[in-house]
Amino acid sequence: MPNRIVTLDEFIIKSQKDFHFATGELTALLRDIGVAAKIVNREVNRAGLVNILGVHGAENSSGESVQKLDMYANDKLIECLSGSGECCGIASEENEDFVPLKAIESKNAKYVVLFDPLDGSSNIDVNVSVGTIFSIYRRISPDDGPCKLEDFLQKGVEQIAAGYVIYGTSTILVYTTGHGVNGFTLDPSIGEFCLSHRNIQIPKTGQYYSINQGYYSKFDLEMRRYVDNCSDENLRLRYIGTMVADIHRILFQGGIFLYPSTRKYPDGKLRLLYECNPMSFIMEQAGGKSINTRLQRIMDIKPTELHQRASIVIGSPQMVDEMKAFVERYSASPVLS
Ligand code: AHM
Ligand code: MG
Repeated sequence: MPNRIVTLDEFIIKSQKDFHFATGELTALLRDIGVAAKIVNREVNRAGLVNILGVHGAENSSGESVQKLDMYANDKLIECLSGSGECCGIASEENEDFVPLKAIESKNAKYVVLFDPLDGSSNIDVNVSVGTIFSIYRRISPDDGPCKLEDFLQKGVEQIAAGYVIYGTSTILVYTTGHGVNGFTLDPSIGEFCLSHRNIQIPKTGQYYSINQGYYSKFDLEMRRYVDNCSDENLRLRYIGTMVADIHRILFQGGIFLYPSTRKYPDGKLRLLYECNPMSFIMEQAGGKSINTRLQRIMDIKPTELHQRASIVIGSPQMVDEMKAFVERYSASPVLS
């Protein structure tokens, strides 16, 4: 007899007992994100058909051009999270400041959600995979008023849940609440995310490395030595330019993803709160590792601002350790132990 289909909603409800606050609010929050992901997925799939492509004309808070679909995904996530009153505020890569949710029932809610609504947005126009990344924290400000900046500036180790959606050849939602990592594939015929990858574990090592090697001459010496070594070892280079997609491959097939410091981005390009922390939580829960190029564990970094960037080295544990050895050997400045 074929296995019975387990939908995302069913899985979330059944897993509620794993979660020590277990009030049902987190369950509802994850379901809201699942609904937003389906709506965004529909638009991503229609992007070639409708006039939603192209630069929106605005710039995001980091000064990069924002495309229409980014804004659409941003609006839908905020809308879905506003509706049911479990989330008191959001912070998004596309908004300069955090947004307290105003509905009466939202004000006293216990959670904040941070997200990159559409990661890899430069790939939309050319029909290459993009993604959504989210991260959930329990608020630390008193829950009898609006949320505060401190609720968003928590270390990654404080995450209650994190996940991503990859809009690829199929649409897959992967998430963790700190009890392992599970993946759900959207079945378009029934419009449900169905459990397809139970308890994902990353291979201890792998054949793939993923880095924008075009910046080679802008890397520090230790990074250039490491990249040379990857090539000497005949590792296979894969770089999609969507962090979600590059890490998704590595999660299943083993490997390492790096976005180091460059001359243009001395602290790396990717955002600590919207990209690095959630992907690190998932990676560690799957048995992988995630550090910056100063060898600090990503999830131990104390954020000081919402749009803070971080360099990142993430993937199979043995490969991250090998990379660490290169930094220790070739770095000009002393690194943290
Ligand atoms: P985005 O969130 O604005 O799309 O930017 C993040 C993306 C990542 O998905 C990807 O890893 C990186 O930027 C690619 O940057 P580059 O083109 O510098 O290699
Ligand atoms: Mg983005």
